[in-house]
Amino acid sequence: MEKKRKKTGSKTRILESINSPADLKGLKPVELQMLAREIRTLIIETVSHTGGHLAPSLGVVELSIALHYVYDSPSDKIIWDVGHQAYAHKIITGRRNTFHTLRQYKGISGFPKGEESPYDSFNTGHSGTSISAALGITTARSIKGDKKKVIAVIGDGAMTAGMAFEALNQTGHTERDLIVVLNDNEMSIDKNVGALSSYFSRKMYEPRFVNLKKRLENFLLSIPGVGENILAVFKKSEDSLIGLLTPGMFFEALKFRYIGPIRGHDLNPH
Ligand SMILES: Cc1ncc(C[n+]2csc(CCOP(=O)(O)OP(=O)(O)O)c2C)c(N)n1
Repeated sequence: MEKKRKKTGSKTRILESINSPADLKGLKPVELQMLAREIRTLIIETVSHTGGHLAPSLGVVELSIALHYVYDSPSDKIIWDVGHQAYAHKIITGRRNTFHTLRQYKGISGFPKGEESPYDSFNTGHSGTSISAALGITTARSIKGDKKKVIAVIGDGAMTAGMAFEALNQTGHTERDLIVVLNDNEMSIDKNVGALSSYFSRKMYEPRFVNLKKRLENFLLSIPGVGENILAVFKKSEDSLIGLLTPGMFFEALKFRYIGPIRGHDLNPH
């Protein structure tokens, strides 16, 4: 498997230099995009031989790169809910060369596993546990005066778990420093059910919201002198404009500061 990859030469150029998250930090945005493609290829090639969870990891390649680029794991803790989406995380955190042993006897696990790597902060498999675990870790850290960050990444499917809501509720109550990334890809094992699933960010890409956005743009353009400048600021990130229309009231009510929705595959610096 490894030999086969190397034959492709330039295809793995950037990935071959990534032995830990520190190696990401010097990369330019365009190189990060190339890296995302290379990681995706390695995941597809590997899983086509070993079996495993393909889509969940392909869905968070850019997110995994972004989290490891911005934060300093393993001192900052990244907790993957379910854990079936941690392949890119494993590749970035020193397991590129052993990735071909994924889910094989004596090979690397298909889920985060503390015994395997210090970058795997919490052993998972069960869904809905990440926010609760992250809250426990951040609480312990705060008691010790440790200011390092704790980040939980949870999917829209796992977010239907009662335990996730209990943890959100308790986090808001204690006002602990905790980052929760909601990875809303509109899919669990099957289509999600539940009242909340129709509330999440996907609604904001529906035609009526897109129309509203267009009307807001036109309105801003009609303001003489300043309108164009204001629009230019919003346009810098289309997400910030969408964010204007989607204040994430549900999460704000739980005392989280909500930022989003953000298009998760877009590494473009705008
Ligand atoms: C307690 C428990 N119940 C059910 C499952 C089965 N299960 C595996 S993945 C998953 C949900 C995945 O959906 P989502 O959280 O949206 O993550 P994605 O696959 O989209 O990344 C579930 C319910 C589980 N792992 N644990």
